[in-house]
Amino acid sequence: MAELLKTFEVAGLSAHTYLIALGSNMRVPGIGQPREVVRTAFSALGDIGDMLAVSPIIASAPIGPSQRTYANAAAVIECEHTPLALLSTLQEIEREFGRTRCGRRWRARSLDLDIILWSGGIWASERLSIPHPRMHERRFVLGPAAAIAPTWRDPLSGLFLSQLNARLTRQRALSR
Ligand code: A4P
Ligand code: MG
Repeated sequence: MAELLKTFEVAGLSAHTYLIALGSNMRVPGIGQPREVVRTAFSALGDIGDMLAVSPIIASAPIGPSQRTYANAAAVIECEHTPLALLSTLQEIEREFGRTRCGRRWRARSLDLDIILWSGGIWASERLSIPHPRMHERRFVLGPAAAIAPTWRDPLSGLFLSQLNARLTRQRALSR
């Protein structure tokens, strides 16, 4: 049995847990407004592996050049994908939801799926960084993430998501 498990691991088939952030600020023909797009994206994520948790969908003010309000949420899934395989799958789903990339960052998008954390700790490669480099400064990521995985630790700071979220919320209150 131990040998069999080892073989699965070598083949990259062991189960991993991922925290995914979802964002949309454009309607998608055939699906609807951003909130509906995020809701539909939950079921697309559920097709990748086991869906362990989904957060409430929040409305958030845009950061960056796009003026439209976002629908944001988070999900925890368990699957056998390696991080790079999951990134490719998420980008495929984004394309299915009508996402096109024109080279400009942070433009309005039908669907954005980012990997925030995974059970393997830190991942750093040219195509992919985990934790997501901007998660620490974003309430629209940390709010939904802390709602479903409050005791998941950020491997960089060692802090729980609930602590990172509380810190960000406090900073905002002080700077008002
Ligand atoms: N990449 C590296 N690390 C990751 C990761 N952990 N997860 C690379 C996903 N992708 C990762 O991403 C650009 C490249 O980042 C990918 O090709 C991948 O190889 P992208 O999705 O093509 O482009 P993007 O979304 O414009 O860039 P990015 O960096 O994901 O933007 P952010 O940081 O997600 O910001 N305001 C509100 N209120 N709500 C939002 O959801 N989102 C953005 C986008 C801006 N303002 C927002 C929101
Ligand atoms: Mg993205």
